[in-house]
Amino acid sequence: MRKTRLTKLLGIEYPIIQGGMAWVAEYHLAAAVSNAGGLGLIGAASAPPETVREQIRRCRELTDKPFGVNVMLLNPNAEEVAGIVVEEGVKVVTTGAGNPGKFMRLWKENGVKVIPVVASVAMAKMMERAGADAVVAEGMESGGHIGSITTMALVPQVVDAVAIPVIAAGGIGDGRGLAAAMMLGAEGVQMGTRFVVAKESIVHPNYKERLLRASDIDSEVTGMSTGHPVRSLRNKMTKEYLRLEKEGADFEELERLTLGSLRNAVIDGDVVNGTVMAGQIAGMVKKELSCGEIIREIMEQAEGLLGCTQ
Ligand code: TUI
Repeated sequence: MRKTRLTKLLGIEYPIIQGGMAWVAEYHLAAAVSNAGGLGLIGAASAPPETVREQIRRCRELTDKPFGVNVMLLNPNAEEVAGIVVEEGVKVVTTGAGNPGKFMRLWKENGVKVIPVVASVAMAKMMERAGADAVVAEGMESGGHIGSITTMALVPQVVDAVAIPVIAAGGIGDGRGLAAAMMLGAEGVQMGTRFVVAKESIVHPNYKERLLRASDIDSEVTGMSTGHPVRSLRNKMTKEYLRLEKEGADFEELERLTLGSLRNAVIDGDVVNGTVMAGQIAGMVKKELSCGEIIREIMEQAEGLLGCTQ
């Protein structure tokens, strides 16, 4: 079970990818996941392009294993980041929150493996036609920006629709989730929330603590009315946002409430007014472990369930 087309494609030991989470997925976390045998990702999000270059270089100082960069396509600087990834010799790119079609040729010509995150069968097929090496099929159980279909329903439909490897994401936090994803036809998983609470994760202790005491029903989806729904843990900010949305507030007013709010939560630890992005498995995360411990625990549990050792 350890070896799938995905582990071969990426040259990694275990079929586990860390989500490219904005602010959270910086080089310490990415290097730790890669050193533990998964694929670590630096989340470029909305960081200045030169910061992304710096992050890539620092990551390389901490690991000689493969790691990748997630390019968030709503970022106005996405094009510059796309070029930096190539200049710095990064071997794997994942993309989120849009269609990476216009960067595909640049990346493929430079030997970069491209793994778009998709939230529908149509997008998965389009990405395969455009030359993607694999896709992450991300269900709406995920934290952050989400689509509208669940992982359980999305993954098998994407598996049936494309020939490239499919990585399941959304609602996966332990070995049971990995085993279930394999049963749905996935060849790996991407996990975000579980790694937010890793020892190597630099997020503010308040953020980790909020996540550790979260229950299964503690997340809310804001931004349905803006076309950019985001899942985060319920707090003063989400309550205010949902109240404004119900009253029909305009985009600018809602934007004002969330401007810089993820940074405020992740870096400054404001888990009351900030955005505490997390997926629905938050209630399952009960301990802060190292990335190595997390990956070992998940692999042992999944292999036990699937009855294999290879
Ligand atoms: O991208 C994510 N998760 C994210 S991005 C992010 S930063 C952000 N913050 C506030 C508002 C918006 C973004 C936080 N979390 N996951 C991957 C993902 N991609 N989920 C859904 C999609 C997606 C959605 C539409 C992919 C493609 C797509 O296509 C639309 C199109 O362009 O046709």
